[in-house]
Amino acid sequence: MDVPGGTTAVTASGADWRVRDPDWWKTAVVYQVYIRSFADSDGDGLGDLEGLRRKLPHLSALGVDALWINPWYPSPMVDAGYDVADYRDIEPAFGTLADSERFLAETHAAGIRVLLDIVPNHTSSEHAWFVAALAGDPAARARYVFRPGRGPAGDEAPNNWQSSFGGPAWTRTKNPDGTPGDFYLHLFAPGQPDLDWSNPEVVAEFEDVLRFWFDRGVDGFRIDVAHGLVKAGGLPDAPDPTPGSNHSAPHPAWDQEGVHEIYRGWRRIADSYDPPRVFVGEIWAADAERLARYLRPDELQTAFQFDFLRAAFRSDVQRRVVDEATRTAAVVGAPSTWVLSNHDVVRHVTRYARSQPDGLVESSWDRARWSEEPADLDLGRTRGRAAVMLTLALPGTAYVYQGEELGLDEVEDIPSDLRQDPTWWQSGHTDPGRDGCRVPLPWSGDSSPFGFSPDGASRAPWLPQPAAWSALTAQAQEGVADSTLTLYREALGLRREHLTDAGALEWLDSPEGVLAFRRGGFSCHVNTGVDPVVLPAGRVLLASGPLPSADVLPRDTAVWLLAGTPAA
Ligand code: TEU
Repeated sequence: MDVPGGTTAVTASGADWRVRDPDWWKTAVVYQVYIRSFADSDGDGLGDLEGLRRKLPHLSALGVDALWINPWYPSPMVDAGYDVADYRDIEPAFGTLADSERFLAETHAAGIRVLLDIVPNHTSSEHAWFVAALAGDPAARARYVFRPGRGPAGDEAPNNWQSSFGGPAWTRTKNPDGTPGDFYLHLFAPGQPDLDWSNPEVVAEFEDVLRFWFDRGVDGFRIDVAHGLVKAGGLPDAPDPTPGSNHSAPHPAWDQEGVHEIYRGWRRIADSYDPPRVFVGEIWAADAERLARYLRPDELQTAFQFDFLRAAFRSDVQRRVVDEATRTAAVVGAPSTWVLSNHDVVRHVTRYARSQPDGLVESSWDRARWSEEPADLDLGRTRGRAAVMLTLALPGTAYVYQGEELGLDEVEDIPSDLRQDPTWWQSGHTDPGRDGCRVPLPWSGDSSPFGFSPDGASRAPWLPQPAAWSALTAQAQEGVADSTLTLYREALGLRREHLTDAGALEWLDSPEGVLAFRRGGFSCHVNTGVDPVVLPAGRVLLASGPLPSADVLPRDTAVWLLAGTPAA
């Protein structure tokens, strides 16, 4: 079973009790699978379902409760699958519907749940609905946001909104007779036309898509751009037209009241299944209070805490974010959902490898600015190990992004002509985009493709892998006591043992620069300061790095202690 890079199928190993617990999601650790970069079984340079299935032993050994799989549907891939052409099928490059059924059965047999990614804000421009809309079908047009242009010649965009990827959020169409036509809205790439959620046909379609996958045993969905479906009436100009880089600024496309009714409908459907299905919202909200409104008892069960992801490696910032998040989540009775990295942001090893700002880190502009500052990746990795021990000690659910268990860094030197993220093109080459956190995983061996693709593959991995990753392959870290992979496995095992029922967080007095809290007899201490600090008495369960002695916590290090037992 425990063979990274191995090809053994997982069998039910007594772990299947976990998939029967209806409350599993309240304390779960969910592993994010960016499928095109996980494992390539057929040598085309793209990850696929069969590659993922063969790596189930890695995920089982890691000890995660569930997987969240980024979009696996047929797609022209202008935005790596977030442009969905058919919500009820599998992208041929990834496999078939039958492969997905086999994968679901085997994953469940291994005691691991599966969340899919639903993309309801927009379809692909190659979706049958949009193709019909462009051909002039009025019913199909009414499912999207078409508007006439402004200005004397009607050739100016209907409002000042900008795409999250850069450039205008509107593209002008041609009428079937070739004359210039209306504009259509796309908050992301032109290949991702926004749907009009005031149209009941759109509502009904997505409810049916949910049922399609729930009927196949899928345990829930991550909801893409969950705060964006409903736009302010009349589509007014935005005070800050660029919604992408600053998610805290108000925008008429974000966080509108009407969106909540959609999720009430989705929750009714999820609750009609046994066991009930769950949601996690991708919601970039202005603050913790706005986020909590999506987590009311009849809406979504969970939503990512992006303030935590954006918090610098500084105890004052992290403590403020944790406090706000737990306070507001408690008001609505929802567990907080902690995340350090995902497929849209700079990997946390690299975020922590440079100077740490006095607050939250915004994703897009920092990519460009930070890449000019030299990165100390050893420091970033050391801090990343401490940060994940903080994350996994907090009450609620936690997400792990593929490759962080190997300590992977952001790949910042991808040659321009190999970049694929539309952000790079649409920003006029000012924002390098998100390819650097999406590079295919290194599994084994000394050189690319590092076991990502099979021997004799016909194509190179879809993004180039750095040579330095030879030291970070799963194979190189297997069985190595101080490897990041070993730390993740140990932390997940200890979390299950000590924290599943540990209850609320209580802050402990601590020196400046140190975060310290307890949950029952368990305590977590993280030193983000410059000097080593003295630890209280207790048994060391786990440390993110070497401790000079059982009562000293060096800088950039975290430790988990168990009270009431003598120091080991
Ligand atoms: O992201 C939505 C989002 O708001 C971003 O984090 C976005 O990536 C950023 O503004 C771009 O600079 C989701 C997905 O996670 C992302 O991968 C998709 O590209 C996007 O939706 C469109 O579907």
